[in-house]
Amino acid sequence: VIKCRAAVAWAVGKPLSIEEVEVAPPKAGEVRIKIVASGICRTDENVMKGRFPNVDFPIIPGHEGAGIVESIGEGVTTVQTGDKVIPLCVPQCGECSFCLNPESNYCLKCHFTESQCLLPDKTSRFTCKGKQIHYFLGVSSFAEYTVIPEYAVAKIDAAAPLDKVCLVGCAFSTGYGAAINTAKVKPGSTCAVFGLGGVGLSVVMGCKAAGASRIIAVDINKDKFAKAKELGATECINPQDFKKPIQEVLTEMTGHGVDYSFEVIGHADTMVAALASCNMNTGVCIMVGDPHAGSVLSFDPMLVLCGRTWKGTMLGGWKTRDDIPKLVAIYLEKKFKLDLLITHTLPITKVNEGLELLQAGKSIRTVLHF
Ligand code: COD
Ligand code: ZN
Ligand code: ZN
Repeated sequence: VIKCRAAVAWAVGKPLSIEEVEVAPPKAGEVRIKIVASGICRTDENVMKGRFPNVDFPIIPGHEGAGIVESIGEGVTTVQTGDKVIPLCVPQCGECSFCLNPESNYCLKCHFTESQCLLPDKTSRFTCKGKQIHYFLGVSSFAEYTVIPEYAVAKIDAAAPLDKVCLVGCAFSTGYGAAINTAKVKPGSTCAVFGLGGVGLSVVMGCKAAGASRIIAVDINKDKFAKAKELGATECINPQDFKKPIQEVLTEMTGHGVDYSFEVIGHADTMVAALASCNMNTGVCIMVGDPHAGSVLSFDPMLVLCGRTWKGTMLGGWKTRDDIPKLVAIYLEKKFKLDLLITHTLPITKVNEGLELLQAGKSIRTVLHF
């Protein structure tokens, strides 16, 4: 058993508390990882506020981490002690019907189908003050050590800087893949990206890499525009600067609406606005933002009946164990600018400060160091 620090959310609405936790050794098929760095994603904040579906408290948030294998359980063959790895919030068990389908990246072992916030044997390797602590998205990277199944671990290049590639665990892969895999943005096309957080800016990078001719970035915080332009946005607009709804503004700007629109905020109203912003017949709208638990959409079905396509994406459509190592490899070849997403770095003890920066709209990604 390892005793180490972790940021624990004891109850909804409470700040994280830095605690000494016990992390039990890995059982058969499991891997114990020393987390070296972890990004803070809006989804982690949603958990603490009680907006994320089916989570149990106390819980250790964090799902955008990178680390080094400390030890392995019986039967583990694909990673060994000392390997650099990224823990996967969407695993790839390789055996379920979705894993066996080449078109799907949704493993049935992920939180949304097995939302017990525990390991597959319905126990946790974390305890604190005599209590069992739950997992978030099967990762819990706001801890110095975590134990997860081998099928939720991606081995990456030994040369990878863990304090940067942790963002491949969520923000970068989700956004970039939404453009490349889910929308399949075509060269010369027009795109609109709603929400310029770490995920939305990664959508901008994906649209640019795919050769889009116009990338219109939409956010109510104009402080996000400079970075959006640096990463490839051709225009930036703030819905609050217009009297008419933003979907009408985008339709006028492009003639009949954009070819691809992306909602990367997680609000019901912007999901419908993004749908209405794409071309009525051939437009494709990708829903990337996590909706708050229990939210319901109301929209005019004519929007879809005319021919628009409305799609969702889970971690950008990547088959995680296969593709996350490849994304890290192309990062090492300097094919995309991951580093620009990192605006702050903090020690794990200041995780609440990092969450405040995100809430205040002052950070894109804060990377926590352990
Ligand atoms: N109109 C325009 N922009 C807005 C509006 C609005 N009404 N409201 C907020 N915004 C902007 C904010 O100013 C901010 O810049 C941006 O939207 C949101 O960014 P962040 O930094 O809050 O969020 P991210 O990028 O950290 O998180 C992204 C999501 C909020 C989309 C989150 O739901 C997510 O991570 N979704 C991914 C889904 C997924 O695959 N999840 C798996 C693990 S997370
Ligand atoms: Zn995330
Ligand atoms: Zn699977």
